Amino acid sequence: MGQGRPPGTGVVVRNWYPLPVAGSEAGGRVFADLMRLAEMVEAGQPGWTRRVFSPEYLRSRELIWELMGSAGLEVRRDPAGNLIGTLPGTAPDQAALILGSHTDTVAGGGRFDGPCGVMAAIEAVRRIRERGGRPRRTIWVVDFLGEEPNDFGISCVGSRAAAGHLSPEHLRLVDGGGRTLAEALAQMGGDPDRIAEARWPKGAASAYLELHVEQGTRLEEAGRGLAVVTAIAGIHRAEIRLEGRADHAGTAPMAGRSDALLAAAEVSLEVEQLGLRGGLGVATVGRLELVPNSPNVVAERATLIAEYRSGDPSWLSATDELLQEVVSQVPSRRGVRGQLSWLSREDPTLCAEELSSVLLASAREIGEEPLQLASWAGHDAVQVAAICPVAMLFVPSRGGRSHCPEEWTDPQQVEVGTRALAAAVTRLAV
Ligand code: HGY
Ligand code: MN
Ligand code: MN
Repeated sequence: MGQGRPPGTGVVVRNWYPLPVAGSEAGGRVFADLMRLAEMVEAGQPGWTRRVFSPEYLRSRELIWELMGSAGLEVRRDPAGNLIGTLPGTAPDQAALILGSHTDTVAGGGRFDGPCGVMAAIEAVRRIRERGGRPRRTIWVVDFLGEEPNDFGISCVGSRAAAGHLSPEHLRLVDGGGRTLAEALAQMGGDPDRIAEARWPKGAASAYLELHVEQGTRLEEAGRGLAVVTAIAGIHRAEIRLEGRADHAGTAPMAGRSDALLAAAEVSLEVEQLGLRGGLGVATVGRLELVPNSPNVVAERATLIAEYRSGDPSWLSATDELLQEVVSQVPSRRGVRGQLSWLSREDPTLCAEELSSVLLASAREIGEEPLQLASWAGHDAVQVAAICPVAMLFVPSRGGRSHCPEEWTDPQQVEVGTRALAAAVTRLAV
């Protein structure tokens, strides 16, 4: 890469990419975009909540559309509600390079999980265009719809559709209010009747790169600014329905109750034990719904979602069986009937070595020595891996915190990730 001062930037250049002077045009842009997006959140919700299918999420995509357009991308919304910005290359016969992530959040989430990758991808394109170049390969920047699990019990809605994995059964899933996923997609500007057209044509994508916040402490503990992801943990998610009997909290004797909440409590503690098995995985019950959920009524019904993750496929399948045993045995001790239905079962995903080595070289090109580590968080890259080779870059998360308002990554750290991504895009597409 040429040293020297690109025309008109006025900033010190190290390895060709503008070294961000705090608040400088290039270095501050991504962070400024992130903070603009962070303003678009659901009122009355904790943290920086912008859940998929919320009005705020729909409104926020106008900003994404505007930012993609301002970077010179031709923007479209596909039938799955994904926003796809395209920068045509000079060699249109070559498969496109895909960059992306998501901009929806969990309830009570932060400002960086997802948006960091989308804004950095937009910025990488801006920098290529500002250099006056047109890429050889066409570049897509994708804001995938609904990466986070939603009220329909499914995550990665948009990237599943891109991979051709969003089935008619998925579209018929209903939320608590009886709305189908198909209806929800239509409300987000998607077109469920044409969902098959959201599937990326075979050979259209050459590779996929995703920048993401680590959502863990390893980078911070190692004092590094970047990580190249080697693999992404498999995630299995199950809905467990527990049918007890509603009774008067005062007149029903303690003996003989069929209390669905207590059965849910025991099942949840068993799920925790499964997560502790062999130190190879993690397990969580993060969602519990009660009916009638009244202080003076013994719970009739409890519905919980259990999920567990591991890099080891056999640990995951063994846990499937153990969980089924728990659900068939534990509730019945309380006269409660348990029923398990799988929501999703993703196996561990390996990142493509040849693509990861490009990320490694790009990081070193800008003076960073990245860690190499596995991701315990799930990502759209898992779905895209069914289409083309994928690789991911992580930037640090302060205190490892994520999926909470405290989620934070410094502007300089975002800039280092953006520069590494831009360097990789230059290697792969320019
Ligand atoms: O749950 C996850 O790992 C991701 O943040 N959706
Ligand atoms: Mn997340
Ligand atoms: Mn994410």
